[in-house]
Amino acid sequence: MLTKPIYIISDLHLGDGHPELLEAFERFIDIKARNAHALYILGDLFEAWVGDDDESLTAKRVCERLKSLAELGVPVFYMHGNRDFLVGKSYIKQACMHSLPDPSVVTFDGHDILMSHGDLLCTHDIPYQRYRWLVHRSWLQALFLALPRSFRDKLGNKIRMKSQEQGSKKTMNLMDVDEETVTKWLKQYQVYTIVHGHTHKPFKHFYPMSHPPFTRFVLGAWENGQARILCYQRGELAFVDL
Ligand SMILES: [Mn+2]
Repeated sequence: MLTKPIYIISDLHLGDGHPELLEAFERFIDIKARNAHALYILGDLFEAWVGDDDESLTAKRVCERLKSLAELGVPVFYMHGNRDFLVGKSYIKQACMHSLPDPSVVTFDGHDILMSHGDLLCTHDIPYQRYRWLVHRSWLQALFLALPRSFRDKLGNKIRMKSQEQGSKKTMNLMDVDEETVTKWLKQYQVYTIVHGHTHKPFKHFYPMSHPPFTRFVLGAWENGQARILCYQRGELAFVDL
């Protein structure tokens, strides 16, 4: 059995506008993650990302901290979220991270766990799924990334404002994962545990009536400088404080 903890985080939404979150992230790396077996970041590490030519303080400091983990022998696995899906190979390499496709099954001590950012599970939201499909086309990404940085920044801001505006109009049901899709995935991947973020509703959901019963862990967003951490240790997954 693994002796060191494994940490799973998502939805930090780091950016220069929120230095308190960056500080919380650095504390988390220095206090907890440096003694870990591994770290999994399940998307939305950054509030926004429009290309690896990002010269923000946040991009630099996050890269340094993640690199320091790699130097200590702690592997970092990174999955894209809906905010930072444009984080590219170059930044991932610079930060010494390993890319993790969405979804992925990982195995801790023989326990299979399905990991996902979570937006793919929001299948009720058809306009969003269409948008997601489109912005994941490699030709469109290449076209976008070829634009001047200043233009990409402006366009990125516009898209974010628009999505926030639409988000405020969406019902709670539309903003959450579709339970049927969750069940379908669990069957497809033959797992009994799923971990995802994205919805910002941290909770351990247990479905005892399901055949077979399963558990769904929802990671929380890092808000007001507060870290939200899921930890695997001694065969158990549990939320822990910084
Ligand atoms: Mn998200």
